[in-house]
Amino acid sequence: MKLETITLYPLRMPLVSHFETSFGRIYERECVLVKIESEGLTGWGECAADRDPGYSYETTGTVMHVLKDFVLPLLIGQDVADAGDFQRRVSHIRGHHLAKAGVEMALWDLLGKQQGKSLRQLLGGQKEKVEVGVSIGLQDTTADLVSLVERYVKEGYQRVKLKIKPGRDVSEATAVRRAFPHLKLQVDANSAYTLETAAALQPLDDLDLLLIEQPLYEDDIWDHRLLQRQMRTPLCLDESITSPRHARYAIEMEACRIINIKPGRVGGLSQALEIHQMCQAIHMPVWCGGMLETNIGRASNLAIASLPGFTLPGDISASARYYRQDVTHETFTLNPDSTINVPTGWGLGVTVDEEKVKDFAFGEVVVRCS
Ligand code: OSB
Ligand code: MG
Repeated sequence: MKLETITLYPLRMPLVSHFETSFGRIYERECVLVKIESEGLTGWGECAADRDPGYSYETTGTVMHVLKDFVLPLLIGQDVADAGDFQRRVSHIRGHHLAKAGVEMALWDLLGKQQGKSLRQLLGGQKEKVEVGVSIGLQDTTADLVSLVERYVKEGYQRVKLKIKPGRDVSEATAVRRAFPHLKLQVDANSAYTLETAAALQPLDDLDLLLIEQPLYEDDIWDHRLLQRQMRTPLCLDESITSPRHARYAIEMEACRIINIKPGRVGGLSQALEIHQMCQAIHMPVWCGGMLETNIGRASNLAIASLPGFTLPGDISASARYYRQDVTHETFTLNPDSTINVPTGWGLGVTVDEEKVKDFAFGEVVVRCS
């Protein structure tokens, strides 16, 4: 596919309600959309970095810089065959996985449109709908949290994830567990604890949680091994797994029993596929994480979550949980069985509303072949 024009749009979108994690509260979400035009077709991708380096060191600013100054010059006017070809061309650029993954997503979208196949088909996914849950941010009071969980349960979500941080953990999770004795429940600390402060999490072991996500340092594997040996509840790594190699380290060190796969964090869908395969071979459950994506990133997440190793519900909620207005004509809704349908159209299977893109964009960078 000869890549003729590539456009970057940094977006800022107001969230339906604020989202608070151990690294802060946000009222709006940023991302960078990538539009690639090639041989009469258009592919779209989404880079899931945010304004601030909270979850990841990458930001909207670094994504724009790295793509504009290093990645796009290697691609423009070139004949790029597929995701593997793209990864080889950018492999000497260290890190910046969220940036690269957004470009890879646009290439998959193009590839699907060229071949007349959905992304699910290209990736080898089987499920036509995938089980999902909702990720709930820190609330001002425990009572607020319990009533919010109740609202989402009434909407049909059968799995809930609570964000936790030191001092806002055991009593909150216990209150939710008391109110919903049979709910599939899990927690995510986003690296807020040390091996010492994580001792406070021991009572979580009695709450029948599906998993405890990323309690320790964002780049740690070894200390998670030490903590896992002290807890019955499976630990799940998110931030620490930045590549298939890191997934192998975590597996060999027995640092976790579950992996959260976010294609962005590992540099693209191609690396996500590798991790899925590695985990499937040893029967380690995986699930698809989320980054408050627009419907573009959500379409991609639904496609990868349709693979057979994704046996736990994903952080992929209905469009309305995130944004009042999104950038596609399609809207993702929750089925009564707590699933969302995997798109069936070619590529990502969504059509982008370019007017909406321009409404939310606060910049635009166009690179054309000369
Ligand atoms: O740690 O899983 C996380 C959102 C942004 C950055 C990191 C995380 C999250 C979420 C939201 O938990 C999941 C979603 O998109 O619904
Ligand atoms: Mg997480």
